[in-house]
Amino acid sequence: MDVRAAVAYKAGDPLVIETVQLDGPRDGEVLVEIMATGVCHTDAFTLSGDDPEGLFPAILGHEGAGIVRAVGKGVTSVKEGDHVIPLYTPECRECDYCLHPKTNLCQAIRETQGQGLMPDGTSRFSINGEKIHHYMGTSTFSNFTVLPEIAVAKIREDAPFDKVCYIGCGVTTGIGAVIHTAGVEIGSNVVVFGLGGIGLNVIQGARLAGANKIVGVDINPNKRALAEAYGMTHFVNPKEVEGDLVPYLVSLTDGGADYSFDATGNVNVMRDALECCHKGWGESIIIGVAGAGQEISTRPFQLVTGRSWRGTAFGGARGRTDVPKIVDWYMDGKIDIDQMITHVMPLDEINNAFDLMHEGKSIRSVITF
Ligand code: NAD
Ligand code: AHE
Ligand code: ZN
Repeated sequence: MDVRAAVAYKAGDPLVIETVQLDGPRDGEVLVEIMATGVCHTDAFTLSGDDPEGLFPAILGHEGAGIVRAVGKGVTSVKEGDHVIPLYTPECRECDYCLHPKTNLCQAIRETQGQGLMPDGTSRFSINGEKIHHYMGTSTFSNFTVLPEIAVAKIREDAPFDKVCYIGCGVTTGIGAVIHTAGVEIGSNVVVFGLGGIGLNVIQGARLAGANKIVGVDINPNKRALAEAYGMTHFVNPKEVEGDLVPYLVSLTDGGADYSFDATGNVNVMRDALECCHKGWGESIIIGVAGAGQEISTRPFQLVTGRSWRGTAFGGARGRTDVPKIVDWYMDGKIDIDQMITHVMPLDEINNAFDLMHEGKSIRSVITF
């Protein structure tokens, strides 16, 4: 079938809206009509050319929501008409990783996903016979996409697509990092670096978890007001701190953060995030994605003296199990999404969503089809 998609032809170039050919779902796959998709910084990261796994041409996008329109042979967990959120971290419930209690990183289809292909090693997308790569197994910058059955979470039908698409990455990543990965306890002091689409959800998660001080750090002062609305208790702009940032944060958190989170992707910030943690027990969680060739560093003494450095993908969430629950939290008013969606636009304007992100003017832009 012909579909409308934003195609990334070359690193650094704007996306091009094209009519693309999409093959139907094969065994174990589903065809999903994408109704809305968020634009995450990771899409911009891959488009920039910094992603070692970045492939071109590709259809980016990994924060969508839509409706199952057809299912391939052998599909049992969803049917035509079901509302779903695509999962870039699938949940097969059978691999060693899914069966291990300490990870959400299902590996059932990870190899082909990283090659921009479906699990059978082929692509469903093409233009005039030329292959277009899938991206993160989801390719939601298209009004239709094909996904493996294990990579969709079935959600309730009264949830608005233009809001809950954000649960496909940002909301789940931020809240999940607090709840699943860090396990923040009531009364903890938390420092969050980067108050964008992910960091604000870390703030919201920290408030849900009953944190005491929730310190937000961002070089863009315009991020302050919304972060306060989601529960930030103290704002720090590193550009306005006299002297070194780390001792300033240690003092602000009465000896150091119990938990810190990097939601910037900047490796120097990651170091500060570790080093502002409390001696003896502070844990720093890396969420941000850093470019090819970049490395983190610190003095090993930081770890010897009891700080730990950890990371999280998709907030440690098991998608098919946890995503429907997070949709319920939103529908029941336990979490908020609406204020973070600062811009809504049609697919034709998707390059504007990237511009707004780079200019620091948006939190989340959502594309509606
Ligand atoms: P965003 O652009 O909305 O937000 C980034 C924020 O960081 C901005 O507010 C920016 O002003 C701030 N910032 C930049 N440099 C800074 C600095 N030196 N100090 C303090 N703040 C600084 O991006 P986002 O969508 O929130 O994504 C954040 C990061 O998380 C990206 O690296 C993205 O790729 C990554 N991410 C990871 C996962 C995961 O599963 N691990 C999931 C989603 C996103
Ligand atoms: N491909 C990159 C890494 C990109 C990355 O870390 N992706 C996160 C999700 S970011 C969502 O916005 C992730 O899930 N990672 C786990 C995985 O298996 O990809 C690189 O550096 O090669
Ligand atoms: Zn994302």
